[in-house]
Amino acid sequence: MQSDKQKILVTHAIFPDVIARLQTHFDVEVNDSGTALTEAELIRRGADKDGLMVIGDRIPAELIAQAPRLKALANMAVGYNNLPLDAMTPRGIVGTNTPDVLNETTADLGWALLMATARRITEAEHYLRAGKWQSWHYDMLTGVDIHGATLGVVGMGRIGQAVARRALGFGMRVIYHNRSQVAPEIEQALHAEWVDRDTLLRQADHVVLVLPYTPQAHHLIGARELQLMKPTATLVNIARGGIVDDAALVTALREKRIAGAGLDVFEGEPALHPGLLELNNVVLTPHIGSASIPTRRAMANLAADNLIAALGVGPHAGNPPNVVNPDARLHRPASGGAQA
Ligand code: 8YV
Repeated sequence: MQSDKQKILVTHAIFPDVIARLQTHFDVEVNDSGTALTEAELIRRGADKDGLMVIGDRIPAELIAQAPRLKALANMAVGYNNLPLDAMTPRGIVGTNTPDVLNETTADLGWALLMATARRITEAEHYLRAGKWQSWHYDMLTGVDIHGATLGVVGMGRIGQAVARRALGFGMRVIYHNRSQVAPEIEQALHAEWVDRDTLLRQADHVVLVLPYTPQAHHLIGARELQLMKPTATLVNIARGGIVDDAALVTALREKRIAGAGLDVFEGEPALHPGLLELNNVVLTPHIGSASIPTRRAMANLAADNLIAALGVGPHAGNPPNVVNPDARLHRPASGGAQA
C-alpha cells in the first residue's frame, strides 16, 4: 500500500533510535552501505524526497533542480558549506545545522592536536614502536612548550571560545582574530585580546583555526601567512579543509619553516595531499572533531528535530530551531511544509 507519509533520505547510517524517531513521521530511506553516496546517487535517491538528513555529503545544486517535493536539508554538522544555499533559498528549501552541541568536544580535539603536535606525540610513539628508543639524549624528541605560551585563535565563535577557555589552565596569553571583536565581558572572561590576523600569525606560538569555511576563507593560510609564523610555532586546523593551502603547508613543514601542524580537516578529504603522509612533523586525524558518542547523539537528535520541524510536524512544526537560510521562508509556497 502506498504510504501518505513524507519521504526522507538519511545519507549515512546513524543511531537506530534516531532513525526510529524519524520513522514515526516519515518514510525513511537510509544509506547504510557504509560508503558515501556519489553525486549521481544523491541526485537519483533525493529526487522523490521531501527532506534529507545530510551527514558530511556535499549536496550538488543539481539535486535541488531534480527534486520537486524537496522542502528541507538538515545537516548533521555545524558547518554547512556543503549545502547549495544559492539553489535552495529561491526554492524555499530550508537548510539547518547543529550548532552548540559539539562545541566542547570539538575544542577538546583542537587541544589534543595542539598538544600532540607541540610535544611530538605521534612521532614519539612511532619512534618507540619502531624500536628506535635505545638510549637517552638531552634533545631527544624535544618539543615546544604549551604552558605560558601565546595561543592564537582564528575565529572566535562558540568553538573558538571553548578552545580559548581551555588555555586559562595552561597560563597562556590568548590573542584572537575574528571579523568582529567579541563582547568585552567574553574577552575579559577568556583573557583574550583581539589582534589583526598578521599580528596573530607573527606572535602566536600555537595557532588554532576555528572559523567557518566561506569563499573569503579559502586559502586564508597560504605561503605568505606561513612565512609570518614563528619557526617554533604550530598550526592546528579543526575548521574546514580549504582554509589552509595544503600544498603550501607541506612545503613549509618540509622546510621546517614552522615546527608542526595538527590537522583534522583537509582539502578534498577524504583524500589528502600525499606530501602530508611523508612528514613526521604533522599529526593527522580523519575529521573526528565532534566524534564522541554523546556529542554525535546530540547532533543526530538535533538534526532530526530540525528536519521534523522543517517538514511541518512535531512540537516545533514549521519552526526548525537552527535555520541557516532564513530567507528561504520568503520563497515558501503559501501552504508551507506538508503534514505527515
Ligand atoms: C561533522 C563537522 O561530524 O559539525 C561539523 O561542521 O565538521 C563535524 O562535526 C561532519 O561534518 C559530518 O557531518
